[in-house]
Amino acid sequence: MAQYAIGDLQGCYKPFAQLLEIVDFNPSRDHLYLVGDVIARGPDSQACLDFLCHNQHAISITLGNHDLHLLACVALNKAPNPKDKLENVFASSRLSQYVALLRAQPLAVFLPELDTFISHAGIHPDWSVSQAMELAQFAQQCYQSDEALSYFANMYGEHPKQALNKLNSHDKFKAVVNTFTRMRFLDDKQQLNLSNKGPASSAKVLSPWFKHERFKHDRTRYIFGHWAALEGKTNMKNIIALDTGCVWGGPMTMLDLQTSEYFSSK
Ligand SMILES: [Mn+2]
Repeated sequence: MAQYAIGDLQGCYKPFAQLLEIVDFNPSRDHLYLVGDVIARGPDSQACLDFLCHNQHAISITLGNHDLHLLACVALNKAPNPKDKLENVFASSRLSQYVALLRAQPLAVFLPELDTFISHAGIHPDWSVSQAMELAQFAQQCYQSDEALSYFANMYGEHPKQALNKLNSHDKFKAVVNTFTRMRFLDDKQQLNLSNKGPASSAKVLSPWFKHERFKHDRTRYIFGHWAALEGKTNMKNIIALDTGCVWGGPMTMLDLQTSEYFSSK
């Protein structure tokens, strides 16, 4: 059994299929971890979702902002942004299957045997792996609950800066979702800055979350996507950026979690 992780698909089905072919991915034997944003902006989100639905026993997705946005749009009965190229997904008779697939997925995965943590945007430096997993499970319970609609309605925008245990459940949900799916830079008080999307050097008073002192001594491997401007480079051995901007013309990147071998689409 091989275990692979792949960066943001963003509806780019062809390079995704190419990567699966390169490693001869076998869904009855292997497992695939997708770091989230499996849909939106790219040409073929529906083909990605159909493949994921057919092979869901062999796939785990740590949800990204675009995946949660689809769930929110369906729950709140809103049309998707035309930029996301999701018209056929929303018009599909299989939309409820796509929603069920995504809603069943977690925000974070930890693989103890490989000492590997996976989420869409990363982990907050103040959170231990076990705290992060508890917070991911809290948020998962929110979007899987009967009150999911109220959580989705309150999901957008900046969360209050108080400690998580001081927040009500809706603000705590927003804070956890922002961290796992939208985080890039932190300010000098470790608060999220959600507006800067540039390269890691573009913000003087801000710092990429993974440059925190904690990660210099942390042996756990952290795998994330979301940040195409990094071009897959963090300059840190244990911090693995897998979003190499396939939807913006870059390659799609796959990592064999056991051998640490990388594969790229053309
Ligand atoms: Mn993202």
